[in-house]
Amino acid sequence: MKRKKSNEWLRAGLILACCCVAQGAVAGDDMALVAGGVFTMGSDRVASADESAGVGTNKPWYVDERPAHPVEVPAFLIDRYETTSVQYLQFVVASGHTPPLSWMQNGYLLSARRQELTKLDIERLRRLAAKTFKVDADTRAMDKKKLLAAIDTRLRELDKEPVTNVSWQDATAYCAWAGKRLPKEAEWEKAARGRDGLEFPWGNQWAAGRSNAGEEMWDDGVAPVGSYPGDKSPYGVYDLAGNVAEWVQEWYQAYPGAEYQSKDFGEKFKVVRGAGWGREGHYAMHQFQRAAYRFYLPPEATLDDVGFRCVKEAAAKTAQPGG
Ligand SMILES: [Ca+2]
Repeated sequence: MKRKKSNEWLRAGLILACCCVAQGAVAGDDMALVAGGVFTMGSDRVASADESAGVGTNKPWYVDERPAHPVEVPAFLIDRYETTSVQYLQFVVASGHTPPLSWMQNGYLLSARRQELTKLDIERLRRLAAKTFKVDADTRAMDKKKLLAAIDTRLRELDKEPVTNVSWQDATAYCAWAGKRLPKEAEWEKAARGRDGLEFPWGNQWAAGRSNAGEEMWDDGVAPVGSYPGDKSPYGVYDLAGNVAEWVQEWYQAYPGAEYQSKDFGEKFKVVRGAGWGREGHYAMHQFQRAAYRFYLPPEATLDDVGFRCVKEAAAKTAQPGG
């Protein structure tokens, strides 16, 4: 019922939204070229019993990424940043696609009805600012102009955050609308590990504070994309270790030649790569930010630390040999 209501609300504000989105849109199509070539995917690492227990998984750690195997990956372009809320809003406005339910809760859907905020009485505006937008200031002393300015500031912050609470189907639909597609699992991993098969996007050693996850988490949880410049891969792609985990194309399947078998393999779950900003519990551990790590979810799942980015084919003239 709420979902239907949100759609009706959105349609009513369509014209206003077009104006608003045009003003707030992320400019350009910022993509990094990943050269084509053979890439070694996965690893042959073997965990001790203590190491597996320490990570808190019920299967041997690393087993999912075994064995290391060569994959031919043609050159491709990948978004340098996770898909942002303002980018996804453009898609929702243009296509009528259902917006994330979380936009009702955090007020971002009001980006599509900005002009109507000016018609609200000051008490309602004050409640919205304090309870929905969680404006970090004493709203009791603000007049209408200041309240609207504070809400606008918050909306522009939300513009830059990665969109979350989107299913695999939502992510696939967005990428198609944008003339792109979801990354293949090998493409995502190559973009993160570079030519040398790095453990983390920045290198082989863990370094606290380089990515948005665990103890170094952004105050609001999810951070505006690119807020952690240290979380950058050799190809200049940001937030592959942290911020939000990312949908990729494939079903969760065993790698070729894998000894490990799981009842979860098959066309049941879609693979998610990278770690989310983390909450309580062991998923905030840095081991989950390893670039070869694989996670999986039902394709219809919508979570507040899962988003995506897109890729597209590189033009033949930009392809470079030697991956
Ligand atoms: Ca990420």
